Amino acid sequence: MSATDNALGTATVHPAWLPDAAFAPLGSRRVLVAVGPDAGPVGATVVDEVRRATATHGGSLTVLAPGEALPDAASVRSHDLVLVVASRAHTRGSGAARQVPPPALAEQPPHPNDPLVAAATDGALVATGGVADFSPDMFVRVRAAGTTVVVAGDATGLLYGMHDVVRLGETAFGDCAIDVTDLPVAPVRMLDHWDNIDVHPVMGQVERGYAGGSIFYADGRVREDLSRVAAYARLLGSIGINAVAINNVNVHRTEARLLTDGLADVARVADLFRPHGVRTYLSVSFASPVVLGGLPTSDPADPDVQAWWAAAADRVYATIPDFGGFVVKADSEGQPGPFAYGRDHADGANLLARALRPHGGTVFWRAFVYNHEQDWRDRRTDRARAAYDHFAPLDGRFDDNVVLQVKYGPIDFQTREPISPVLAAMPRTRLAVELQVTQEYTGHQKHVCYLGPLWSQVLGFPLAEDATRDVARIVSGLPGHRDTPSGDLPAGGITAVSNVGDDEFWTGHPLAQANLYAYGRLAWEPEADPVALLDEWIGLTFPGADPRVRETLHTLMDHSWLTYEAYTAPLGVGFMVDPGRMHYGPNVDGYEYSKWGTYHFADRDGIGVDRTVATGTGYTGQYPAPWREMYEDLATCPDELLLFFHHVPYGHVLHSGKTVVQHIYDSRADAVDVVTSWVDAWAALDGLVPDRLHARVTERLAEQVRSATEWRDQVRSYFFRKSGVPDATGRPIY
Ligand code: GCW
Repeated sequence: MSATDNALGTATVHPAWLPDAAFAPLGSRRVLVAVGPDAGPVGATVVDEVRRATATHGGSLTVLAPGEALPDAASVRSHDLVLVVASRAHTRGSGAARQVPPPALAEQPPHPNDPLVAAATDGALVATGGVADFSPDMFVRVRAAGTTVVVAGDATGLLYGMHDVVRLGETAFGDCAIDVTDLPVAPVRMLDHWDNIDVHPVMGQVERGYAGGSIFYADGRVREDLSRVAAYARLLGSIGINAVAINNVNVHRTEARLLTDGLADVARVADLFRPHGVRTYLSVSFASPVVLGGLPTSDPADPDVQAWWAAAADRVYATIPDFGGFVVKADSEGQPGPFAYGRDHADGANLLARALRPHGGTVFWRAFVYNHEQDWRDRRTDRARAAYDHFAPLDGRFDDNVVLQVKYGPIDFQTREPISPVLAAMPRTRLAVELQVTQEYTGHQKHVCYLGPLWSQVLGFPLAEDATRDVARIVSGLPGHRDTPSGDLPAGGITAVSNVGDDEFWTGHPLAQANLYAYGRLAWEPEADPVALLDEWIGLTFPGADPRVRETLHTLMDHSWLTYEAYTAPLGVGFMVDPGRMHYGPNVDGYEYSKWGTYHFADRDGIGVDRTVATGTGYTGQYPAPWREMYEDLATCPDELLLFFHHVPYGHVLHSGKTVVQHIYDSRADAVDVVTSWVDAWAALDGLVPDRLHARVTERLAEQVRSATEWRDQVRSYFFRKSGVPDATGRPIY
């Protein structure tokens, strides 16, 4: 087909949201880059990006090297775009700085580039006060008399500011370009890879991976050719991700050795992430002192164990001085942990934190701890309660270089869950919320399911302090009431499981790239509109495409999460996925009589889990007001979470006016009609997007229709058979 096919006509790697064409507005301009004396490898990346773009699109690049004499004001202003690092970032937390202007740093000596900023902005920036007032990662973009100027406090801020210009395209150079000050809300914006070095007999190379093999590992070792990692690092840097853990939290024997024998390889990976502002982390086994060190114990109280971890951390930092730290899954689904020694999770996390402390490293300690050997006959044990019961009592006991990493819901990345009450219960602990970009429970990247709206709801959910402090503010150390000064609230970050593999399109389903993109952008700015972010992704990924491409992608994707929810498990009850097919496809009773503790309790009269304080497991009591009362009371519990909190008869009438069972019947059938309509809509784009991409999406849509139909028919038939209530619309039931 057409010119848009470019590099994609053959099986090269898809450029995702950074195709050369997306750089045309910037690349056709006269650009001046002044990176400052301490810009390091990230500064070099900015120069390289601009060099490549201007070489491709006919613009020009002037690089002002550190120490070089400043050009006169007229020649500065003869550029269309000036990218400049102005002053050294001071050390305030970035989240706090977004809301509260940092104090002017009068004692800081003027930066050599400050006169350049004054010249480029015609004095505007200096006059308004403050090239010194930058926090890390922050940038300011102003438009002054025909020149667009990006001023950043450090090189990563400049990288982010440059990509902001790329995203804006021509608008960045128009006279109505709006001046902005931008900086991330959360200090850490992380992706976790569940990649194994050895192919696991059940879980494969990438646990819960749906995009081929690992970009890091092949044939039982770290890849020689890491060019995919370099390209991935570039994608991540462009959306503000600044941390990556490169191996599975289930740490098996070979992977455990990354911490010791594998360090040279980890350093090779870290070298590729560093120029994009991304720090490298490892998942480590709590049993490392035994498994790797040959010690008889991994007890946190044992001095030899402490010394072993300290020495291990010393070796890591001798090899990788900017290493981020450890991610740890302990006492969870068979992973070793402190319980074996009668210690608690604060003892365990602090053990590792103290080894990392001298080097500035951080432990991301996961709160995903529950009994996965539970007896389904035991109606009192409720998996939803577990994280809170284990961790809330430990608030205040974690060292300040520990971040507790909490899944957004109390169970496990379901399509719909209430927000984890742990996030409201630990005000003296640094917390991170964990999301799942890989589509374990949302269609395995065979189904179109744009998750931006889900994450936006999670991050914006006003969980704490009388419903004034949302999840994003909790994990970023921001107070609930906007006018309250932040003080020293602990900040952790936002983290998620990556959906990337060595697939030609990175994510298996090409449209699942939008999830990775939206994750990074929401981690940067949780209040962003997820549909606007999708639109941004479309513009970058399909630059110059026929307007029908944009329109159709919105038709397919804007509400695709809700559509997915509508043909799968109803009203927040969760699961109903097939354990035998790695959580793909329907199996209504798949987890009903299992040791994993995820039940719906459907019988002939009704369905749902009674998690109330009054008559159920008491889980609602873990929430602060007003959520505790709202969820406890059937009258105020929101429909979409009804069956998570209550067991109700099939005839119970929802706020929507339908009975529970008729809702189950209707939404399953309606959702399949929606998915079916996508097939023709997508077919009409043939010739308007690259052929290979079109073909891949066509193939996946066919599977989505098949699978959604299977969900519809099984779920509808199951509830008809249980309840005996006919579908009022008379649509087929089997
Ligand atoms: O979502 C579940 C997955 C496991 C995963 C675990 C976790 C890495 O089914 O595959 O293990 O959660 O988050 O640790």
